[in-house]
Amino acid sequence: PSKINLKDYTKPSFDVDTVHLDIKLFEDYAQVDSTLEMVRQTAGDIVLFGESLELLTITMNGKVLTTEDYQQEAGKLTIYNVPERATLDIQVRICPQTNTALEGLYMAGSGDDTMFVTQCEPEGFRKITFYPDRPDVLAIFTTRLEADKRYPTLLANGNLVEAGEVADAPDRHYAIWHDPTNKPSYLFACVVADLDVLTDSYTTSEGREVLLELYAKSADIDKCDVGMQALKDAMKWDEVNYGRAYDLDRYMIVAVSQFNMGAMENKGLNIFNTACVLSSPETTTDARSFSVKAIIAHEYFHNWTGNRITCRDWFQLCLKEGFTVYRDQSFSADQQSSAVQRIDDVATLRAHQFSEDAGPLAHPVRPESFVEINNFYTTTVYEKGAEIVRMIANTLGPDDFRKGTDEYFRRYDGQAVTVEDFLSALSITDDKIENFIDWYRQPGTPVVSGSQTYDSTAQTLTITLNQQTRHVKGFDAPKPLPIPVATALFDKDSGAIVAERMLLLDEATQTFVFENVASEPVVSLLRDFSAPVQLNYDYQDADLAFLLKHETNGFNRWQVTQMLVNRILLQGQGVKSSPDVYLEALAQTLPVLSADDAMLAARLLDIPSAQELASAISKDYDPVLVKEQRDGLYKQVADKLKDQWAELYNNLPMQSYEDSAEARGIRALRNVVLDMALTANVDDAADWAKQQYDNASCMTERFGALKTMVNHQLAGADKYLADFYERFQANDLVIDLWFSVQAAADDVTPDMVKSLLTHTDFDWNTPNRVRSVVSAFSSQPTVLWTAEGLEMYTGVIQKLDDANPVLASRLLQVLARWNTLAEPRRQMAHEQLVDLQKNVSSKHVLESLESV
Ligand code: DPP
Ligand code: ZN
Repeated sequence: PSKINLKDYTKPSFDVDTVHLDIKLFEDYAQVDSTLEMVRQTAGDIVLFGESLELLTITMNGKVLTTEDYQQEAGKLTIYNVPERATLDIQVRICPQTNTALEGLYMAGSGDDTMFVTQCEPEGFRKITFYPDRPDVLAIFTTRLEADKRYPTLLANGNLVEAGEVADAPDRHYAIWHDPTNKPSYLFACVVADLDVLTDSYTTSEGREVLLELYAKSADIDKCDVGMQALKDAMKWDEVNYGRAYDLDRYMIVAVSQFNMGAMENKGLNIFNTACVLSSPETTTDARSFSVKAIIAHEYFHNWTGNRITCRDWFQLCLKEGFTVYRDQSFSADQQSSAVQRIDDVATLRAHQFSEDAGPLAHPVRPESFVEINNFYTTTVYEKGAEIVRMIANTLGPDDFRKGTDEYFRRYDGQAVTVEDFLSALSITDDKIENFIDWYRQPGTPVVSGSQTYDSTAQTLTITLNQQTRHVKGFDAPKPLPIPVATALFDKDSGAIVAERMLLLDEATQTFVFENVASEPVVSLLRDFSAPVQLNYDYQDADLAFLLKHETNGFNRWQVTQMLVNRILLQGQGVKSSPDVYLEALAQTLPVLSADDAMLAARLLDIPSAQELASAISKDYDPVLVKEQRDGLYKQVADKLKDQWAELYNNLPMQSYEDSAEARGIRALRNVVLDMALTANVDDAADWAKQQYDNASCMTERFGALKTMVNHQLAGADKYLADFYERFQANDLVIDLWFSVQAAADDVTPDMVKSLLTHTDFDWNTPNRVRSVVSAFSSQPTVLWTAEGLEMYTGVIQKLDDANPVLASRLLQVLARWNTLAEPRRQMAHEQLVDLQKNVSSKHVLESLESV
């Protein structure tokens, strides 16, 4: 498959002014007629993209074109000898009913329960009709939909213009929608379905009355309130924090159960994976419900950062995703404790992005080439992209950052732009911001190391920091990046902060001198995780214990526990710490904290999973050993506090359900304490689990109890699993939990996974269901990295390669760590990947295989 390079970008020869689409859905196909008004921009032919289309006719300015006038090859249709303006009429036939790739227009569901939806980002529109399907071609869309009346819901972007019966076809009806905003084709959407709707309204700061609609199956309409409230909160938040108001009279969200992504920000018509929009206390855990709100906000925020200002080309994906993730993280931080939000965001970044950046799939936040852009919807583009925006925002401070974003919106509204454009707008108050461009270009996680010397005569503290980034194959030798290192000095006697500074490390090695320091302090670095780097500072364990006690915010305290855990488990910087300091510090901190801030207390008990720890290992990785060590430390924590679990658990009584930060904190901590108590073999803990399940007021309590019972293989766990299945049989998203708790169980075997894959409720066509088994099982490295485990895993990829290559390739990326395994696993994994290569053909999977 051929590579596309950023450096080869050229402008399109033709722009599109307007598009009229007429989509008629029939029993086993759809006909799509389009009319494009095209205008020449530069010399050249018209290039349209099209895949899986049956071309019926094509006319230009009224004349039917023949193969003399155009050429069709490999997904492209080139029309020669085009005048300055051209009206193209194109008729194609497509088959949404057999579209299992879930890109373009596809049928979701089965039997009597079907609907038609679209997914066009990044390049799905070319599966609907021939079109200059690239983000820098913006047009005004009018869409007519026609279908059988058993699909009463006919939706497309923009405003409803007209709806009615189809003449001579009493069973059919139509609707016409017009979107007045100029948009790229990846933001096109339509839905043909039978759905209920939850309606609300919002008046913008500009006085616009907006109709809000959330569409779902009638059985799910009672799970839409959380999403609707989040939408209104997000609309308000964007007005207050960025001065951005919504721009159409209608905002629609549609819930779909078969969807590759989490959600999609189509103009005025978001399409959501049901898992990312439906929420109710009885069926949705707190963590899930919180992410529903964040994703609703994320897609809403795209209306300005993505839709009104879009990407010039797909290399610039981080332009909209990095900024929008930063915006949704900031929104979420305002909805709960900002420390916990930062903990969760950093934990995700370290677990997934650092691992990606350390392995063979490492790529810059703005990649320079790709075969298949779907392979680049990665945690590097999204989460590292968000960290870069955060560093810029923190460097500028709130006022100048707001000036910069105002300038960005003022200058580029309605355009398709680049990362350079973004940085140039943000640098209006400080031109050093442009130096952040190297963060977008250079792959690899920088490692910041350092040490300190204290001069008691001069009363100075000198901190020396240096940075190093590994050289990733295929890229230039790494250069130093601008790394903001938030630093505070703590007085050893009083525990108070005596100095605070943002150090900007932008050379390979630098020294920073603090004057008037009366005695040698304890230094706290990278506070609030001020840059996405690995920190190796020459701490003593006692310094870290001191910081755990005196640090002023919850994030920094968590960060210290993570450093301690890493020193114990991974011998950070060659130091092998004994767990004593860590255990003692936890034992002192926890009882007080659990009463003050239960959510934070729950996070402080986090010990990274074996999978996450493995991502820091670059050679001779032994999954069994890592799991043993990890579980060993977990057990030591549980034992150390064994006498306290009962009291802690009883101090967190179950109450009737409430959706407050405090109640969520109590539920989170209770689940952690329950698991710790079972790990420490506390008498009665098994009964607590059963009672918690039986008396649960919500899914967080019920599922927390179930998970613990399954992971500790409690007698009766099977009975509870069966009960859970029965209670929630009708709810796909809960049954996904039922699958995942078994597939990710501590004692899962390849045979157990096999039986889940052949369960009557297993469905290869529903990505959520596939992930609920396959991704869940890959979180157990000791099972994944066995001959049988890998055979099953690669078998899944092979099976999905043709049917749903986007999903197949995504699942494959998990295997990128094979290269770090100790023998004989490494050789065994290699052989299986070589075998897989012979049996797959999608460019998605082939590109990923080539990289891993
Ligand atoms: N829908 C995906 C997202 O919002 C891709 N744009 O990130
Ligand atoms: Zn996004």
